[in-house]
Amino acid sequence: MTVTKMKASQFTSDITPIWCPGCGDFHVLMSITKALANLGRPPEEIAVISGIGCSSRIPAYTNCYGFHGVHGRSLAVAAGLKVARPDLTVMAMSGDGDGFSIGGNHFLHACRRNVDMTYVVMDNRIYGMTKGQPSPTTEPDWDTALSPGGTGLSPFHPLVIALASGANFVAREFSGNIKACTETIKQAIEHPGFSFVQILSPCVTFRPDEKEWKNQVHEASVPETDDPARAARRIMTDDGMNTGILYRGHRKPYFASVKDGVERDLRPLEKAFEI
Ligand SMILES: Cc1ncc(C[n+]2csc(CCOP(=O)(O)OP(=O)(O)O)c2C)c(N)n1
Ligand code: SF4
Repeated sequence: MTVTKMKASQFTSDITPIWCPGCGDFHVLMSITKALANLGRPPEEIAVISGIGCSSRIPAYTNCYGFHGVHGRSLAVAAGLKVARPDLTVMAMSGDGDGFSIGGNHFLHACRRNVDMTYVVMDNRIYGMTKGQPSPTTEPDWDTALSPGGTGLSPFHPLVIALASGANFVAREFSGNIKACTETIKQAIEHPGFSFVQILSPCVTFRPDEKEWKNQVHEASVPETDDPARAARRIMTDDGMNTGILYRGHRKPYFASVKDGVERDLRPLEKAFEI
């Protein structure tokens, strides 16, 4: 079989992003289109699904099939699509507010169900689109006019929660490191089952302090593991700025684990419920 060499530009739409200049999401978009080009599948075989937020604008900026859905519900749409069309490469995109607050319960169950898709969360530890409220990953002492003295709340730990809930591939990257993001996203797509990639993506407008992330991130000093407990221990003791693939498991994706010959034609079922 001849694999056609693709270019990242073939995966970029002609819509100009309206993100603030310097927003980390530009780099995430670049990494996604490069990863898709490296994958070698044409845009019409890829679907990019999102919820609501600055980060969730990504589907409009790609040239693949896309769906910009309801706040916090990207995973429900993505899982449904993948189950109905297992031939497609399905990606879900989110922000930390979209994915871990209103979409938090969907996150747990997407990890548990292990449908073969890739979930990229652009984590800026803030609600960017709604002007800078604290999100589930915001530090407890982040002191602003909107949260005087900080929220005092323990931040959500997405990587550990993903591991504990059964995600099959867990990684953290920094948006500014396009090469590493591209490679990790590609590997996440290629890995069977539910793959989760947290990308630290600065909101330069409402959290200018995050411009410092480029000096704080570093590659994980330990190699990836296939033992979730070991991966969780490492993640819990790191400084939150460790990047790279942390866990790669062997769970069979949802469809591979059901018995052969299961009736996949839903028409008889739909008919039974007709009123
Ligand atoms: C049901 C519902 N509740 C609230 C909102 C308002 N809203 C829009 S985007 C957003 C938060 C987005 O934050 P995040 O997911 O962190 O993305 P970012 O904008 O930072 O990329 C909220 C609360 C909404 N659109 N729908
Ligand atoms: S508000 Fe923040 S997250 Fe939204 S586009 Fe601007 S910099 Fe990016």
